Amino acid sequence: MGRSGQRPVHLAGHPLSRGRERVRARVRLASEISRALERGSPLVALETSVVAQGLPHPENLAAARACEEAVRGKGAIPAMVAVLDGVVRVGLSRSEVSRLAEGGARLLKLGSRDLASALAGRRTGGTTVSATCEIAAGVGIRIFATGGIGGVHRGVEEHLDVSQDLWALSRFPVAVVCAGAKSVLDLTRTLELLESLAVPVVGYCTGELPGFYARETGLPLDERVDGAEEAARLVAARLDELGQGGMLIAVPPPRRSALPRAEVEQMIAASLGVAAKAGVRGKALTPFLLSELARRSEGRTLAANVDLLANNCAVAAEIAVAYARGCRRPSDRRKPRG
Ligand code: PSU
Ligand code: MN
Repeated sequence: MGRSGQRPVHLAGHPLSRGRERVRARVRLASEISRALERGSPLVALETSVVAQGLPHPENLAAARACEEAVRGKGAIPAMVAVLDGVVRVGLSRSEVSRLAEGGARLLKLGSRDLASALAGRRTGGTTVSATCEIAAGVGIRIFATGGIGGVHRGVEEHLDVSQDLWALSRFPVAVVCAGAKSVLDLTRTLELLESLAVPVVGYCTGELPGFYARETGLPLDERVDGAEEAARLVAARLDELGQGGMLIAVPPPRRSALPRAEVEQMIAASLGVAAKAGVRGKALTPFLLSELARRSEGRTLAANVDLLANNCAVAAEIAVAYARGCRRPSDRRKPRG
C-alpha cells in the first residue's frame, strides 16, 4: 500500500469519553485498514516494538511476516502499528516493516508516554503494548496480538519498575492476545496488579497463566474460554456492552517450541544477575534480558518467541473473525466510524 491510499483520522479516547475528549493526532491508516473498519471486517492490531527492539535481525523480519501471514491465514487483516517520521501509522507496507526490522538502535521504543515526543520530534519507532493498545482503541480495532505483555518487574520494591502496559490495558478497550507476561517479570505481582486495575485475565483453553517460553506457571486464573466464539462473546460484553477497558487473553505457547519451565527460570535468574551488574534498567531492561536469554539458550528462546507470536496471531485472528460476525448481527450493529 502506498502512502497515497492513506488518510489521516482522529485518535479517539476511551468510549466513556468519546466525543468529549477527542485527542487530535496525526494518524494515518493504510487504505486496506480504513476499508476494513468501514465494513466491519475482522482486524488484528500488531505491535512493532517486538520487531524494532524485542527480536534481533533477521528473526524480527521473519517474525513480522509470519505474524501477518498467520492473521491472513485465518481470514483477518493485520494492522501493524508504528510511528514513522512523526506520524502514527496503522497498517504498514512490506518496505515499512523492513525499515523497522532493519533500523537497529536508531529506532525508538515507544510506550504511550513516548508518543508525544515522537510526534513532535518527527521520530520513528516501534510501539509497545501500551502505545499499540492506545492507538488501536483510538481507531476502533478491538483485537490485538503480541508475544507477552510488560508488567511488574522482579525487585519492584527497590526500583518500582512497572510497565505502562498494565495502565494501558485498564484504560483502553482492546483485547490483547498473548502468551502471558514476559517471563522475566514477577508474574504473581503482575497478576495482582491486573486485578487491582480491574483487567480480566482469561486463559485460552487453559486454567493457568501461560509462562511465555514455558506452557505453565502454576498460577491459576479465574476465567477461561475454550474457543474463539466464547472469547469473542467475552470481548463484546466487556468492551462494547459495558464500555469497560481492555483485557488479556492468555494462550499457552505451542508444545513444539515451548521450553521447560525450570530451565527458563534458571536462565532468567542468571540473566537478571548480569543485567544488575551491568546497571541495565528502565526500558532497556527487556531488550537486554531477551538477548541474554537467546544467547544462553543457543537461540531456543528466540525460536520459541517467533513461534508463539505467530500462534497468538492465529488465535487473535480467529477471535477477530468471530467478533466481527457477532458485530454484524443487525440487532447490535455498530455505527460505522468516520
Ligand atoms: N515481550 C517480549 N518482547 C518484547 C516485549 C515484550 O517478549 O519486545 C515488548 C512489548 O512491546 C512490551 C514491552 O509492551 O516490551 C514492555 O516494555 P516495558 O517493560 O519497558 O514497559
Ligand atoms: Mn519498565
